Amino acid sequence: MKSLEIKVVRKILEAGMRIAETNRRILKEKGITSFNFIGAPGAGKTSLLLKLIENLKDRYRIGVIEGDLATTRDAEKIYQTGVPVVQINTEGGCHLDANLVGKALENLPLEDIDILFIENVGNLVCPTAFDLGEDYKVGILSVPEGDDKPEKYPVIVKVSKAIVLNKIDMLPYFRFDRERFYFPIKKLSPSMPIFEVSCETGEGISKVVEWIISKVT
Ligand SMILES: Nc1nc2c(ncn2[C@@H]2O[C@H](COP(=O)(O)OP(=O)(O)OP(=O)(O)O)[C@@H](O)[C@H]2O)c(=O)[nH]1
Ligand SMILES: [Mg+2]
Repeated sequence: MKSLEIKVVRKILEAGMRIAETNRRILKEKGITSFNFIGAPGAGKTSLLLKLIENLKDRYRIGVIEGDLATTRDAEKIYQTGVPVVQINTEGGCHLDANLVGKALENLPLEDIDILFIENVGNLVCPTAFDLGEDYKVGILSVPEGDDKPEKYPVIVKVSKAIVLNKIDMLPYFRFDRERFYFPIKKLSPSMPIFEVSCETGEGISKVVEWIISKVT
């Protein structure tokens, strides 16, 4: 009985992995470079996306998949920029999975996209465990969350190819020790790019833009 239960779990995971591979193949065939933004609720994922779109949309054709439990609020903000966007509502689910992303891809004009941004459901833990078929996971953290987050949530550091520290305009108002923030990241991943930004003032955004461009194939 027990082994049967284990088989079922494995089958689902394997199915997820296969769908992720299919997504990856489709994105590669269409020449799309994809980024999966992961961070706690309110860390600034949508705010960063809006800044990146503003800076990149004259040079690249962008598409966005928005993941939320409910509402089309974030998708509406993206829609205002004029780039194609699909909202996934997980209806309680705490992360996106490859199956949902595959369905979203069917609803995007893939022939007309160079860069795909995926905003995952606001959650610093669950989304890290799921391969969506994307090229790069990017961890979005922010000053008000505290300087101890990389140490307490090392999995975001492990899976990410870059870390963004957002809301640096808030540094004067929080007891935030940069060393404490940087140390566990550098320990786990010495060459990890870390970008300090403010989506409010625009500070540091150009470095993220440069990094994104360096990854576009
Ligand atoms: N002061 C300051 N506020 C910011 C900054 N970036 C985002 N915010 C604010 O933080 C709040 C949350 O930002 P969002 O971009 O919606 O965060 P999110 O990660 O997309 O949130 P969810 O989609 O709900 O997970 C909003 O009120 C933003 O205006 C920043 O750099 N500085
Ligand atoms: Mg958002």
